[in-house]
Amino acid sequence: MVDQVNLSDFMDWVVDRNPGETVFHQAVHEVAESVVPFINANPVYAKIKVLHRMAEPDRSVSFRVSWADDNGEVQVNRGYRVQFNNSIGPYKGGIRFHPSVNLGVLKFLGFEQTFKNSLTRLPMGGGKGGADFDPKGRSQHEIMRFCQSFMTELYKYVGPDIDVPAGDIGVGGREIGYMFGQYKRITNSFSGVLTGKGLEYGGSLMRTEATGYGAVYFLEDMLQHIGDSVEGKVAVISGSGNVATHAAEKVLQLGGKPVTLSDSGGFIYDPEGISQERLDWIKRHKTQRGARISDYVNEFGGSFHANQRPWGVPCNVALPCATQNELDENDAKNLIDNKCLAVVEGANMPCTVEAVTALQSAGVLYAPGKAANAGGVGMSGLEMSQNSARLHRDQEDLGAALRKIMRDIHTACVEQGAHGTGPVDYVKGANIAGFKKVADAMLAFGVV
Ligand code: NDP
Ligand code: 2IT
Repeated sequence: MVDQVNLSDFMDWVVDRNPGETVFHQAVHEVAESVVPFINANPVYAKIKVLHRMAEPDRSVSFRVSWADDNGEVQVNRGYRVQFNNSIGPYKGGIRFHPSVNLGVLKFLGFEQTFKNSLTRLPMGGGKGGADFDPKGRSQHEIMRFCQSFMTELYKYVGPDIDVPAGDIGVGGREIGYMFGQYKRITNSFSGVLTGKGLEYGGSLMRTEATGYGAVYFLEDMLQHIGDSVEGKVAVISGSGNVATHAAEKVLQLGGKPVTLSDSGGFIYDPEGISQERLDWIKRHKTQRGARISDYVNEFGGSFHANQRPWGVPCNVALPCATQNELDENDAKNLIDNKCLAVVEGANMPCTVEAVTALQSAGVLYAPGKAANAGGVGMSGLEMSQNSARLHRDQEDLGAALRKIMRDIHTACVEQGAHGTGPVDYVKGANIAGFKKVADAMLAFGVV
């Protein structure tokens, strides 16, 4: 019987059975590289093919989403839900509306989510969903009709003890409201089937802020570990959505200076620092799906750099908070040349493989998204428990809970990723810590 895993054979197997799904291959490879030595040191895992089983989603569904636009024209999109692994709790993970969404992207995100959710220590499995719908330039009514049509099919597969979606790119409080309304209407039930809900109907305080705040708490812990702090640090941040704006807000609160934000059109650089007042303006502005970050410059000054990314701007810390593979090897070299201390992923897999290698080899502290952006799903877990218990926790209590979740994840990463006197290997730390709990649960279930 096989009691060892060979990394390259395993990856050949993954690539062969998932042709063309490059971001999925990338995500699996990153985890496998860390956990294969651990598995080979603990052959009980190889014997039950735990890694092979983890790399195959429990199920993936895809479905047609038909809807009529404001001109009466019928539109056809494709919706998905990938239910990756429910060994430690109901499937849990966001819904993404973006034209780039396809099965491979959602498999990468669902796979990552399994380990991330495990790191929070809350009982949540991994899943992800979405559609190739582009909300940019769509009216409120069009977005509502799309969300309703999407949920009219999705409701068959989700439920508060089965699979609990939330937001992601292109899906925020408004879209969650439309989807929740439709689920409630179809099923005639009021339950915690989605998280990121409005506060009036079962949402949790702190959920909106949790991902961005959590990422900066993780940065704070990384810097504290080397005897430093966020105070006075210049931060370059990409994205200008939920994660980016709340990361910038927490950097400000901790005495740092966020100087950039971006969107798919380019980035703005404000050398004076993006103040709370300016951030509030961006938050309001960007709730209109399709609004441009470039408008910031007309309002407040600074400069706009069309079709560019912010990683060449001098900084002490960098927080990629937009999308996957948005920071490549050249960008990493620019950050290294500028003596950047730490790169913390607010987004999911924003750094390419080559970028991560360059950063780690140069001794830059690097936190992978599955650890650093776990605050969002952590708070979602607390929203689920508030819904199940039919109670409401206050802001102070939840703020402290978020801080603790992030500190505990940092500690777990250090426990598994520290080596000698060199920088902590947060990739190895997060992957092994996340893997172990899921693997042990699968071990307990036997071959299922
Ligand atoms: P939002 O939709 O609120 O914002 C997304 C931002 O990223 C926008 O500024 C958008 O620009 C930009 N963006 C999206 N796609 C691209 C692209 N292909 N190229 C350049 N810029 C792009 O999403 P979130 O802030 O919620 O999500 C951002 C990242 O954080 C994602 O990777 C998501 O998976 C991850 N994440 C989110 C969590 C959450 O709780 N929301 C939790 C954990 C991770 P534009 O407006 O031009 O499209
Ligand atoms: O990537 C993520 O962790 C999210 N989009 C949030 C998932 C959630 O269920 O809150």
